[in-house]
Amino acid sequence: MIAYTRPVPASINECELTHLARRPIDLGRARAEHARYEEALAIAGAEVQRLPAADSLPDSVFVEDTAIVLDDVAVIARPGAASRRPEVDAVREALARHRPLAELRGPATLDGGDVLVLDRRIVVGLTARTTQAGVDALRSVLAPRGYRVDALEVRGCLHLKSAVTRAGAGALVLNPNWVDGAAFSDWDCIAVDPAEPHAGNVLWLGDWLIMPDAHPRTADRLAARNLATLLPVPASELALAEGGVTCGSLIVRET
Ligand code: CIR
Repeated sequence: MIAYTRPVPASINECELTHLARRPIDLGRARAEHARYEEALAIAGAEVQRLPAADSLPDSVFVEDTAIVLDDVAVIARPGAASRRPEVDAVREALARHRPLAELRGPATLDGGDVLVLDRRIVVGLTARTTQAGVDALRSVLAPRGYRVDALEVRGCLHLKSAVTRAGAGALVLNPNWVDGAAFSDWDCIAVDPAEPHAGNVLWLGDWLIMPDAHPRTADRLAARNLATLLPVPASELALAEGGVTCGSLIVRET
């Protein structure tokens, strides 16, 4: 398993913001947190490969938004924020080494953070970043490969995966105020602790679950279910840029 990451750029304070007011991000602290995140990926069994730093692209650390990597294809996204579109170039080059590529074309837009892969079912959040045309474009690539692609309304947060992510083989962690749990009736849905609205973003890697250390109450809920070994990481500085733990990597599994 490879985890592609990208360094925190010196320009991180110029990042896109949608739901948060801008507060200063300490570059040194953000980079230290990112290093801890990369260590957690390695503990979880990933070979971490860094894409080239891009100081002219303030959100380039959030590589998840630039592509969707499946077993049989990688889809290069077309991010909803125009400032983020050049990020895909380095990602395209890296992923071409692993998978056949497909690419979404404008005017459709879609961020990888809105794409929740549930085996052969793929749920895509409709957000400020991902349009219905983006969902349709993804479906036209993936339906012929045997995937079902469903759109889902998201409210109150940046991406679908700010609200819900996979927490285990049959389990999801979810904030019911931001996304309707009825869309996941086949899944064991664990609600975030109400005091931790952002705790719905975790990164499940088989035996390991990476999550921000700022969400201890939701961590207790997950630990009680024995889904995987929790790997809490400091992530509060990049959270000021509206980033979570899925956003920082693109996972490529050996097939
Ligand atoms: C943005 O607004 O695009 C970035 N500041 C944060 C992106 C976080 N990515 C993610 O949740 N997948």
